[in-house]
Amino acid sequence: RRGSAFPASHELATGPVKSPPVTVDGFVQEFLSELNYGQGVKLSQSTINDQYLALARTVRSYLMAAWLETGHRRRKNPTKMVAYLSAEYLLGRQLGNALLSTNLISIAEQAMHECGIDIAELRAQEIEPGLGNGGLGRLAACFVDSLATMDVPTIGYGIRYEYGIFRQSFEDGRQVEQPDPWLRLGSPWEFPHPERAVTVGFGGQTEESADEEGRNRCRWTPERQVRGVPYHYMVPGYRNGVVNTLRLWSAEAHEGFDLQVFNSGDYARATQAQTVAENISKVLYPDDSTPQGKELRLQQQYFFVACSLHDFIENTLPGDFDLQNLPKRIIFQLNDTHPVIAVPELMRLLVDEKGFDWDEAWAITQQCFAYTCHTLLPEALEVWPVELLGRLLPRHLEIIYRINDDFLAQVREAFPGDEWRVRRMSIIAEHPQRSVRMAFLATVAAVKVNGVAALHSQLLRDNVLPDFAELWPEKFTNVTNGITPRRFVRLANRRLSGLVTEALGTEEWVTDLDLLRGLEPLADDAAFREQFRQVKAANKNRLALVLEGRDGLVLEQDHLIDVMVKRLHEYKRQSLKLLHVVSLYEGVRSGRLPIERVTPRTVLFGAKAAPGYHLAKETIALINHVAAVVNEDPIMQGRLKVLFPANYNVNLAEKIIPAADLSEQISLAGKEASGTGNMKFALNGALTIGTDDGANVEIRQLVGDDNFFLFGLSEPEVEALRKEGYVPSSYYEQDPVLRATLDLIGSGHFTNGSRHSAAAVVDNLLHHDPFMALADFQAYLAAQDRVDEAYADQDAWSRMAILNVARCGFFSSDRSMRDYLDKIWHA
Ligand code: KOT
Repeated sequence: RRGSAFPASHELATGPVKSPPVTVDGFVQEFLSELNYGQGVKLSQSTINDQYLALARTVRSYLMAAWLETGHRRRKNPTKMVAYLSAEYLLGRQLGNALLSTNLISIAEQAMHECGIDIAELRAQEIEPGLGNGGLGRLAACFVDSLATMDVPTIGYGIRYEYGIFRQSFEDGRQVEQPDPWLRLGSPWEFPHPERAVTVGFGGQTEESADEEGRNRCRWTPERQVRGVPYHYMVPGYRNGVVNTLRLWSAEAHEGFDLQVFNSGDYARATQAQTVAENISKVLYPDDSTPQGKELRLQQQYFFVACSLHDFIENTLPGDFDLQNLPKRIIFQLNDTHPVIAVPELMRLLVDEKGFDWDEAWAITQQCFAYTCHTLLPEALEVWPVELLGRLLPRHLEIIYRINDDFLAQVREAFPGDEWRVRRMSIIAEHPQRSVRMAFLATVAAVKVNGVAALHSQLLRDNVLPDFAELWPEKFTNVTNGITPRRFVRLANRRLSGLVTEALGTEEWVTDLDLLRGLEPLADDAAFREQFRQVKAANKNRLALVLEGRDGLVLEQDHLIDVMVKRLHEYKRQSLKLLHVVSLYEGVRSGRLPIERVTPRTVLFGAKAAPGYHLAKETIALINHVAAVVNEDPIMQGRLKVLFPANYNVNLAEKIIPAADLSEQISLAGKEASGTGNMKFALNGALTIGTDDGANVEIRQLVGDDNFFLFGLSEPEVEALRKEGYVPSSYYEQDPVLRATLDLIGSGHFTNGSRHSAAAVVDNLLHHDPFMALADFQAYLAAQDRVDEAYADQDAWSRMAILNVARCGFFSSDRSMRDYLDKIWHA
């Protein structure tokens, strides 16, 4: 395969790179070829799925030569690579992105038109790969997009889940989950490579024995083995001839099934081993920001990490590579702690399999990893019981113990006599049960540890890992998150993109988002503001069509569109948004609020709850119940509507965000690590109502206080209030509006008279309210009044929105990648 015995003139079928411009007729021919000879049907007999697959294959063929070329170039001129290790990639649909990166949108549209096909229908046929839960997985997808666009040698490693994030539907307003069989109609974007399968072991024993030189060596004899088959996905750069690789691992049985047992008729037992193995990559765990300590989850983590390290060392590096130099050739970026088991795995490979001394191996390992933390919630910090880890990965547990022993010796040396500190910093926790703290292991091993927004990185240092920050202050850094302007502006908002390109006289902003600054003077240009409003109106119109077709919902296009889309979590405070809605409704009903003073507004929710998260699911039901009553009550005269389309996903985000006027980013200060939806809305010309949390802080600093609706407690105020003793019911007692609002919900008004249904949410707010929604209620309502006032002056509103777009170029994930390169990777 690596031989050079073939004629160079025959390397590629169509010359070095097959690239546009092609003619529409040429594209039609290629498409029909795919349809006839690839898919095996004539046009007149073809289904939409046939046509979608043929179009996808036609477009991907334009990326193929660039993909081969990129791989070839990287092998010829090997430099330090970035390996992004992530258990999640929330990619979104591929066809649109492939058309964009190849600059084939218009040609493909015309070609399909000539074939009598509506390309929009084909694009709608694609099921998005939902291989992630939310922010963390979508961030990984944005990062690999930017790295390809910036021509950084990168390989993304992850898991090819057979079922992605569950499909959400509502029954009587309650969330029901269905599996997501995203591969069912064929996946034209993946390339299986069974010949590059890797074997991964689990369980078994370790034993020590002397090697030839009389040194003690450990041998791990796993009890069972699983095959990891890589599936390759293209990660195209934006019109730059670069295509990087995303390599996702699928688990298969090491040795098919037992034919003897099968022939004897015991089919279940014959295929048992196969089933157990395949379960490893069967389904994405649907928990966001709260890990479940399940054995299968640890198996997933080790499975993909072991496959990836093996793949890089044995298949990507040249055969004669001296592993002493490994840090010169790779940095493994750990996307939160999910891949941290890679640390002991690399030690095991170096020491047990390659014969390195422990200290040499540790010196290498310590330079090969960097760790990104994405949370501040204590319950989100992963820990694995020693019992479980030792049973599944006995050798890795031994290695972790040794890493810990050496590390604690270092702590004792730095802080003699401080045994409390030693206990606090130990990678092994003793209570409530003996467990491995994965964030500590990551921090000990990593060259750098970063948070994902300025405030988050500061709190990470001060509150989550203070002892480590004291020991190694230079290890800690910040890289503020970003989003790819390709998908979330250029693709999702064609109209705004056209307007921006026309105004700036260049399309360069797509890869240099700071150029949006050039829009600032246009905020004062009445004609531009009018065009900007027309874009928003057209996007609302498109969203109305989508919601009508998808969910049978009616969107009032002349309303202020007020959007809260994100995973459902108490700390994000969807319940606070709901209190605002009910306070408006209650105000009109009770006569406190004249209906003419209510700005016509549609509140749009989108949120999935983790299936086991009871309170989150009750909140979803309550939102739906409130929506049903408010939307039907003539008293509101169409001035307030609540819409909650089910199954919020990347595709729906691409339709909702460009249509939004107001972006709800209302987490309790100090809880949202960064947020990335906040950036997408601002860059699409929505104004933010938000707390001083996560990246909101930086958004506000950039757009200016006048162009941002800030409210609520600051993080230090939250801490002070908690110390002094937070009593949520005191707010209920002192604030008549809050009382009336909660009473109306509690009365069963929205739940068919049943007090019980709303009780979980109301009781929690009144008696626990761990995220202080009641403390921020009044400030939130006051901020919403400021929103209404601002929206009444459409020209002033447009000015603010334009300034948001102009000043948010910083939030391009290209900038995030530059920061990682400069501060962490030095690749
Ligand atoms: C999940 C499990 C354990 C620890 C953290 C998570 C996690 C964090 N999942 N998603 N996040 C989000 O990551 C985004 C990207 O950095 C952030 O913008 C967001 O604030 C996190 O909640």
